[in-house]
Amino acid sequence: MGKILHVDLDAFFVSVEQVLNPALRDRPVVVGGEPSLRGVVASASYEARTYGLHAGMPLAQAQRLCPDAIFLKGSFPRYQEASERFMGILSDFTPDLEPAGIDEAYLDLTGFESLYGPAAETALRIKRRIKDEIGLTASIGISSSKVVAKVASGVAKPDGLLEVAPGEERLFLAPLPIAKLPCVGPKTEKVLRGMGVTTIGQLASLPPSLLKASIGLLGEVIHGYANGVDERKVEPTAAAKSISRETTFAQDTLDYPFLRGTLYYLSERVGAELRRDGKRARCVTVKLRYADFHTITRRRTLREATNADQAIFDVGLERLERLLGYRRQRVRLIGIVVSGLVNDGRQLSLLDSSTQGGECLNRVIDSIRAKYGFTAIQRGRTLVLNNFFPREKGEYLLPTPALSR
Ligand code: TTP
Ligand code: MG
Repeated sequence: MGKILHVDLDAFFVSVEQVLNPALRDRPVVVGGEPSLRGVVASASYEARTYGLHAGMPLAQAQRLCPDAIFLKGSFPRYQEASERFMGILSDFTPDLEPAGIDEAYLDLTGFESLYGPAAETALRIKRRIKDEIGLTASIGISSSKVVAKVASGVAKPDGLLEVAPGEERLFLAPLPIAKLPCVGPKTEKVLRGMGVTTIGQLASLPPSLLKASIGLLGEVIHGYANGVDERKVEPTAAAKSISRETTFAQDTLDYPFLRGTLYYLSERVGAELRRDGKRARCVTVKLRYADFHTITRRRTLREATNADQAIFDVGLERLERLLGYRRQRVRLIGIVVSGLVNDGRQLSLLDSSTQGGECLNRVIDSIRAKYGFTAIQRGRTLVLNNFFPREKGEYLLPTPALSR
């Protein structure tokens, strides 16, 4: 059974404004523009919603309903930046992340719970980090499918968390109004109401053929949704995808040159895959699991996307040193993740000569290793691995070869 999270920020545009200007907190606030203009509400604070204001409503009407509301024009770059930080936090939890809009995403935590604990606890950690690091509240739905997770996050709003247990999907959906179901817009809602259908439960028990006849293909889809049936997978987009390498040690260790050497080795593995796939990465994350299984990750965004081993390692090492300073406990696992992938579209001629040298060297090393194995050509930093890992046919045999090669 799958375990899918849907995370959506509360009153996103408005909340970003409230973080920047605390005088706006707990007030009816609307982002969309001056009510004298012909625009519509983009985002309304929950205080404003108690007056009946909602997204899509003409600003003039919003002002009539709530004369005290504060109307802001808003600034998209600010929301873009908050969105990037939000997605960055989510990507620390899993690479199986699909952004579904500027302020929402799906995460697939299937099989995750044996290592990281119940999904609901992970969801609370996600909420806490979003609050601490961006100052925003998020609502999270957890269920076996995307559609139920999304409906659940909506029901939980604001600042909520709602898990629908496996097998309970239909029961959960049944009493809700049809408008809560994804893909049921105002037009479909009207057709359904004409058929006497107001709740998701009523929709679920209609014959699919009837729905198909009146609404077409969409009718089949929403009939499935109403029954909690949704085969859509969480599909990471290229930018959300990541490449990672990690290894568990045979023995927990605090041997610094060894940790550093292993990190270099893993950086080289990640860099080689980036180059092979014709990609560069914007973010580097280091992951440590301590002897007591406590796991932390630290991420940094680079000014420029890279596929160079040394650049990945430099950032990784700086994060590693911080983590070691933060908690002096023996390390059980070390990993490195690169994410924020972009296509390697850069022309060689555009590079300055210093990075160009590094790039060529990386590619030469890649081709030698493809022929003769990893240890055929090695940088000094990874020689320390000779003391810890056996070698075979030019390759180190790490305890978790599938994750570290
Ligand atoms: P939503 O998540 O739909 O709305 P919201 O975050 O403001 O409120 P909540 O999730 O708590 O119900 O959309 C996210 C942002 O997208 C929203 O803050 C503003 C923007 N948006 C528009 O610009 N126009 C719209 O019609 C909608 C629905 C959203
Ligand atoms: Mg939202």
